[in-house]
Amino acid sequence: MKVLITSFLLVFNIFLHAQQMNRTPLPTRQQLAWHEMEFYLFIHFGPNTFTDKEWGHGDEPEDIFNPAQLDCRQWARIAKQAGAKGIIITAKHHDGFCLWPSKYSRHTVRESKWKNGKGDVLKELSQACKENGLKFGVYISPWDRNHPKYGTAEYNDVYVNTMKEIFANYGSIWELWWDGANGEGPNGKKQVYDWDRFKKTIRTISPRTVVFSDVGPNIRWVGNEKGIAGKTNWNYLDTMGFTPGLGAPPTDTLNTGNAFGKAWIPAECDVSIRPGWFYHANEDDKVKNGDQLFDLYLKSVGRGSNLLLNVPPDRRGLIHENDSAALMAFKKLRQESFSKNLLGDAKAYWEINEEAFLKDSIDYRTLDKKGSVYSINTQSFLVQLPNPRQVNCIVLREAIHLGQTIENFKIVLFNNNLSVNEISGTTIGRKRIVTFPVQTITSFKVILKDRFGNDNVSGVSAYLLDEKLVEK
Ligand code: FUL
Repeated sequence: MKVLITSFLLVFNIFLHAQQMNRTPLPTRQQLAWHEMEFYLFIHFGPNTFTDKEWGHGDEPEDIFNPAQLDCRQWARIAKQAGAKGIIITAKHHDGFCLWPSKYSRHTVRESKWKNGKGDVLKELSQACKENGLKFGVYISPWDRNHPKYGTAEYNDVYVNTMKEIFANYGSIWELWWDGANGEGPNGKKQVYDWDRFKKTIRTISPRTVVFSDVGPNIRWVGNEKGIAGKTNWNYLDTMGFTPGLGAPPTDTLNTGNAFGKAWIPAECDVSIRPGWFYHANEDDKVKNGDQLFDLYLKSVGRGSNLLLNVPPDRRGLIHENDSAALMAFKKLRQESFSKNLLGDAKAYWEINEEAFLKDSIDYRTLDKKGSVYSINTQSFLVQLPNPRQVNCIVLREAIHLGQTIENFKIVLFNNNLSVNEISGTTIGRKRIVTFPVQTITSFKVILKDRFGNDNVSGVSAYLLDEKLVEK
């Protein structure tokens, strides 16, 4: 009997422990794969490319769309060379023009002169992505300034059919982008979107697609169009009572997430390589350069988010030379910066013994709200280099398949046992790129405050970046 009770207690204890470890929403397999995408392109293309507008009115004549040299293979090649892992295209923007010959609209490529009405941008791009091993995603604007049914209940049927049509005809769709914008349609009315029905439709026709909107269900907007994630960036969000668009949570909440949010909905950073989303010739000399793109990379991917970089093709239907040059410079900077991990031959030690903590000069109390010297929630490890090295960047990764539980971290740099700098931060998430003024070090210590006392760091590396690239 005693044995029975003891084993019951033991099992119960393990069960309790497992419960404790898992008291947090977890990412799905598709979301985990999404986190590994890091960087991909956004393509804004349509009548606005030809009218120099950002928001078309929906009454533009279809013939205006005539990209005589359209070459989606050029887009995909450039994306691939830039190290982007996918492309998301505006299949339909707010003007309602469909880049494929949709059955549910009279405002499409079919009604245009382009390829005598036989062209299909989605077909060309989805094939080009496949050939280049890139994921393919679509932006389908619910706001439609052309569709005669917009502003009536029937438009929700139109929107559902439109999604079904795209998902049935262009291979597997990795990400679907829902823009929350909701303005007036051609008859002056606004639409009441049936988001629940839209969600159910996608879950039924393509359960593996990750769906983006201000509030997910799978990926959230980061709260700005500058491509910048919060320095604190939780992959959790509370969505109860919120909808995409005007009903979304405040932008600062979207930027940082909710520390104790009930769903795993990570942020995606969307930003354009030019001032506008669509191509405008007068912005040819305003393309962000490699250094600026690298800075955005640090502020998006380096804060545990993904970077969705818009590169709008021009009126020829090609990515402009200036944009592709900037993308190549960006690629080169990433390659040069992160190809040589300076910890390849270093040794790391987890410190689990209180003695070891007390012997050194680090004040753990700053990490421990309860005020005790050593908290169960604090974990630390020491990285020892074989010889002194110059470093100005340390990259930490959290094992997010187990959740996101690290609340803050401190890195203490040592040169021959002398502390030479301390850098503090909050969340880590999938990746945290920490930069600081260049320093010669022989070791460094990482001190973590984890919500559950876990030690779920899954990676640490260090680099020496070109000083001009270090985050300002
Ligand atoms: C916004 C749209 O109104 C812009 O035109 C652009 O498509 C951007 C990515 O999303 O809501």
